[in-house]
Amino acid sequence: MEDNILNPKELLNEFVEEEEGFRHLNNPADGIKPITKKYLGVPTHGVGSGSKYYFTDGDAKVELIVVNEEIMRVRLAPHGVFLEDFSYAVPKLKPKNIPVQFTEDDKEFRVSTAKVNCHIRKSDFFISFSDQNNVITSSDAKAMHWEENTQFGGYYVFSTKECHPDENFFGLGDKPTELNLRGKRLVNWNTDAYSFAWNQDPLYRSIPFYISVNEGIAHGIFFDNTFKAHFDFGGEDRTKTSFWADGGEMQYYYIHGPHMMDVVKSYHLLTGTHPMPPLWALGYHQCRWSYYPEAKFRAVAKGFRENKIPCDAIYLDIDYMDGYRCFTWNRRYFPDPKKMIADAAEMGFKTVVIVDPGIRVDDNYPVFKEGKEKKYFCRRSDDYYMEGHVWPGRCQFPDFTNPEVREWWGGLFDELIDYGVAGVWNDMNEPAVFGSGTFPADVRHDYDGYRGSHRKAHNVYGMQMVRATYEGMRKILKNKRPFTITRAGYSGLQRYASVWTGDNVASWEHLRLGNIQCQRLSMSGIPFCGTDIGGFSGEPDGELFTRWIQLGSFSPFMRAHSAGDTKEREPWSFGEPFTAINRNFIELRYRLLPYMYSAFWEHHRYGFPILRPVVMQEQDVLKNHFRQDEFTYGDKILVCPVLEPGQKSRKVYLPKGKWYNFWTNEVETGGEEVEVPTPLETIPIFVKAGSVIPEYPVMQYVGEKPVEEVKLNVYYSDYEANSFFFEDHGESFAYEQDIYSEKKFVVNGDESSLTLNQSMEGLYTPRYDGYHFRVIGLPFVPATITIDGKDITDFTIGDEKVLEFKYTKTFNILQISK
Ligand code: MIG
Repeated sequence: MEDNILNPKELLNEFVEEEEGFRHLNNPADGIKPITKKYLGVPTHGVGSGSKYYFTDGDAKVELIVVNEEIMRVRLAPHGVFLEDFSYAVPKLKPKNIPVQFTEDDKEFRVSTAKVNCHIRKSDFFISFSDQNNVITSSDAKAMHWEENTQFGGYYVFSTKECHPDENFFGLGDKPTELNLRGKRLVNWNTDAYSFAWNQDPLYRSIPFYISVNEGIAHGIFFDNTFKAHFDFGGEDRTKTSFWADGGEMQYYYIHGPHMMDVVKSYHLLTGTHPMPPLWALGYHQCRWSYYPEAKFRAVAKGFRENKIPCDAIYLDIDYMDGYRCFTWNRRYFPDPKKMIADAAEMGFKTVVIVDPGIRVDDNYPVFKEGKEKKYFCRRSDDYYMEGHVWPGRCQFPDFTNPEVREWWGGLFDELIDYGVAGVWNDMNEPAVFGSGTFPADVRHDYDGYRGSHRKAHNVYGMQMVRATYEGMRKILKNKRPFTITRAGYSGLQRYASVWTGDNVASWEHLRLGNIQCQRLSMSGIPFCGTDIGGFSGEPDGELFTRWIQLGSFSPFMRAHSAGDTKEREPWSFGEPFTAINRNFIELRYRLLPYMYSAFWEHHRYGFPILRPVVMQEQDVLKNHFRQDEFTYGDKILVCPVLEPGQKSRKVYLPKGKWYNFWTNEVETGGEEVEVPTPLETIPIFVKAGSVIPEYPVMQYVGEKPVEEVKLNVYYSDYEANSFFFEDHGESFAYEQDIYSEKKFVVNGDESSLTLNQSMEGLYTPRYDGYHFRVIGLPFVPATITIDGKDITDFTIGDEKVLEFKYTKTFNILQISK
């Protein structure tokens, strides 16, 4: 074994073959093999140590990097030369220093951590992975293969794995199809897909990450390749799962589970999590293409306050600009934007403005002029500038894959921010071009010094645009959190922005689709997501709009938006009873803000998704692989939207355990479907027994008044359950210096008692003094209540036997008994 360990350089030298002698033939082309798919041959050597291992068939090479105990990366170099290691998705690959075993016998090479084994079979170079119990979780059905690309150079690269009869697949971002991807063939190529339809593919984002669940065990594959990429989940051949790309490297991460949650967390370890958003960004946002002129903008702001419907942000779509030139204002519509934004801020509104990547070709437009002088715009292969038509007319496009260009773009926001703009919406960054759809393939990009054509940079262009926006804003705002939203993106975009699902349609089908898309985005590493509530194009009726608000109240990002040619679309536009119900749900969202913010913290800090489909709760129940309506927000609140008109009741599946009906406090036992009434006023919402749900008073916007007291809704359970409650300043990065408060609650009960423990961590102290306890579901009549040994005598038992009392927030232990 020992003497087999060569370093990669030595290994390389070993395979430099003697140059073949010249053959003097009349037709030298004679005998050249036609270009066909080539497969890895028989591996003849395997070397390596620590985190890096190399295998070769004498020509091609395979690299295996052990990232940590659960993650291994496989890379293929068809003729032995790897590309430079660079990724926009994985900013820093830091293999952990852990014990790794490397062994060889006559059947295979084997690289093992405490949790995963990678097997490289000697007969055919098939690669497979198994867990610590030697259960094979993923195995090649063909050796990795490639085909030379004579037109562009490089290779089409392919990987084919076995697909098992009951194996199911999840992930891949915003695909508008069933949550379970089994049987589908899909493409990743960022596309402006106005009024997209069910099953249309591809859409705006490329997230080449999927999760497989087979026989109760999950693993993930992250195919970090930015070229146009394809996935087939047992579609063409029921027994095979394949993924391939039109260029770049066959490079994928195998991510071990065994739980889907482990896979998602590990994926976030590679690609990062979303920074904490400003708290106001979790409020309700109102958008429209477009609110103009100024009088209209002001009227909308007033409308919210008059109707007493909470709202934190109003958007300005492209019409605020002068001829759609980014960073300018149409002064006819908006004579004094600074004043308008300040007045809106007085009323508690943040202003969010749109920017597009297309910069109008116009020498009198400073942004164009500077970009032109500094050569910041993308160019074609023959050095012409890439020009195309978008909203402003003839445009050129910054090369956001150039760090210097990103820096420049980021700096352009200083005036907008000086005017008081709090958020920036990045649209059209697939990039979208009228007519042709996007850039031609030959456009060149800097690709952070690693160079590439648009074939390679297309899928990351939008992500690099919003990165430039986010990083620029972050600099200008100093210690304040920027809010950004993007339409296009690639894996890792969550480090820079929230997303919306693009130009959907006002239809019941799209409501259903949006529910699936948000769950899928969430489990694909994009936590902060939402749909255009109400549908972008077309007209919803009051019922559809209200059902959408109800779902949207549980989307991490909550924004209503509509196209310019539609009727008014504010939460009060449909009259009663719709306005009251919409208000109720938006208020519910504001009440639940501390819970939602805590779920966000769990994402940011630990890599948990915010929305979790039922399959993530119980992946071992095969039926759950096909459920796609119910999801939990965080891990305590289960929501099931109403997705059909006129629906009086619907079936809801509750995972095992006890659940409280949020509206009635009735207890249901999970593990099966229950029938739940669905009058227009409600949608099914359930709270897991043992939860402590913090609640803020309703406000018209975040920070309207100081929070004077926090309600703690304690749901009795007869088993132990933990909850977390996160708070901080809500708008600075002080949390990075541990200036936050993380409270942990432990609930435990039996037939005659309930205890609640609180422990605290972090350096932040909220301003309010007390908690208002609401204890729900006690199976006994409470006689004694003590907190830290002190008797509480001032309590009430109200409707539905909810026990209520108050106490200061710094308690340690609450005991209730009969
Ligand atoms: O070509 O800015 O998806 O939300 O309102 C349309 C106008 C451009 C597409 C976005 C939509 C936005 C619209 N934009």
